[in-house]
Amino acid sequence: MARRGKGGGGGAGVGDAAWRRGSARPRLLLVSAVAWALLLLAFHLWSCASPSAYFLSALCRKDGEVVRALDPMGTPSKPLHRCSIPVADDPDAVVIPKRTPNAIVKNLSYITVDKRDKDSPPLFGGRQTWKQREESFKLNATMKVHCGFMKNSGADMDAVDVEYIQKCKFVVASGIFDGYDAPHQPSNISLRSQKLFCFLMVVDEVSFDFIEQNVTVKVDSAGGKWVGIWRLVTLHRPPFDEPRRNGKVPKILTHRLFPQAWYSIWIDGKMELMVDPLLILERYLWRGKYTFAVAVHKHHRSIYEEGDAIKRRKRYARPLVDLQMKIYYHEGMEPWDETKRMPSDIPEGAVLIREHTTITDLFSCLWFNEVNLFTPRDQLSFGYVAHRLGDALKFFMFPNCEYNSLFILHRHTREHSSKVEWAKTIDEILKKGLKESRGGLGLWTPYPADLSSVELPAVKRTSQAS
Ligand SMILES: *[C@@H]1O[C@H](CO)[C@@H](O)[C@H](O)[C@H]1NC(C)=O
Ligand SMILES: *[C@@H]1O[C@H](CO)[C@@H](O)[C@H](O)[C@H]1NC(C)=O
Ligand SMILES: *[C@@H]1O[C@H](CO)[C@@H](O)[C@H](O)[C@H]1NC(C)=O
Ligand SMILES: CC(=O)N[C@H]1CO[C@H](CO)[C@@H](O)[C@@H]1O
Repeated sequence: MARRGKGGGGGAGVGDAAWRRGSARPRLLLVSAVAWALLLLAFHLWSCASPSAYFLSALCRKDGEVVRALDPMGTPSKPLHRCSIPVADDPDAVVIPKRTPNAIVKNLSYITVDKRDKDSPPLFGGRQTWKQREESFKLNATMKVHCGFMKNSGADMDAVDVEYIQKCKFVVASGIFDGYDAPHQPSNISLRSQKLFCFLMVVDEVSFDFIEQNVTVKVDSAGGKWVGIWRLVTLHRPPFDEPRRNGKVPKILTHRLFPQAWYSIWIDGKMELMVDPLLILERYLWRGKYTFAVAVHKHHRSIYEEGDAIKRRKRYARPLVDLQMKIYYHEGMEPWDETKRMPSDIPEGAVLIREHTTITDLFSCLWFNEVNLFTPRDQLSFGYVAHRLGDALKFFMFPNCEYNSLFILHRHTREHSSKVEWAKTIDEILKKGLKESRGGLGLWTPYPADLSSVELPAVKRTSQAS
């Protein structure tokens, strides 16, 4: 494979130029504070409204800081990093368009029986071979792929919830796993959206117990459980050992859990939604005719930068993060640079906005399969799968500062952390019995090529780790 061998930091030039342009602005302060504010506002709207210009997330950030600095009431501590989002102002006026026809993949079906030896229980993700993985990236009108939910592998839903979700065509989904969070009630939800959307909060049993102790859970006449607007959907028998991996099931495989959904907005359990979901669909999907929208990551664009940050923050065993990146590099994944089709290879994964066409569903399946096979750090595999599918799926990757206007972030009551995240060597993982038994098995299955000579691209540690 021909590698261009470009160093990281390709986007720095663009950011610099933007910043330099911005640095002329303070002179206006001398002229008039009012003019300054107006200019800032106009600049703000322009900079954050343009969906095409990928470098604008940096602009919005700088801008957010300026706004904050001018705010006499604001505490000087943290920059806001927020910008206004150009949503329509009236949910009642939004016209829901026809669904996007399926162009490339017409018929997507799923492998549901795990091939296994007699004694071992089925794995949720199935035992996908390297060859099946490779085949799954080849687009065809008819495709059958692994997509979690192997028969008898866990993540079971109560009958009352299975019944309820049949009617859910518009879904706002969220999840709390391994306890320690209570559902946050969204604000600014119009009456129309309250009727149109199902607000589904997926929890495991541990989290359900925690929620029941901390907030009022209402039970309706059918036995459905509610916390405010949220319908609690309990999943029994967690499919993985790692809570982090379990959380990926409703997040990435939303279309498998809620198969009737035409549209879904996934938000992490720690987020409080502040914008009407119909306005979100209009702004991020319908207006630009997209079927998948996600915010760009705040700091990183290259998976190698992000992998490096994950290792520094000890978010998964370092040798295994390296192995996943070596596989991706070997398979032709270049570090992000400005010639790439996508504004970034790294998403801010806490919100996913999707229309469930076959191609978005396929993307989600392939993304999940990578998460199942390798580390649970799904921001690494997102860019890889996007790279493999090429132009087949057009993403709207919107500026990170907009994402901060959609939600209020609440701290986790308790961060889950597992021992494997701290492991420094493969030996340590094996000796201390930290190896996961039901996830990440691709990291322990001999790869069909020699990776020993693969050198990961150098990473310049320029950006702040979050
Ligand atoms: C889609 O593909 C599956 C599996 O190949 C097949 O069983 C099914 O009949 C196909 N459906 C349609 C509508 O073609
Ligand atoms: C699509 O699948 C069919 C049947 O499996 C196969 O014959 C055909 O070559 C595939 N097309 C492409 C472009 O891979
Ligand atoms: C939730 O309930 C538990 C047990 O009653 C209690 O220890 C904890 O402080 C509560 N947490 C919150 C956030 O209310
Ligand atoms: C855009 C919008 O309507 N925002 C409102 C959301 O709700 C809060 C209060 O919960 C208001 O302060 C915002 O103006």
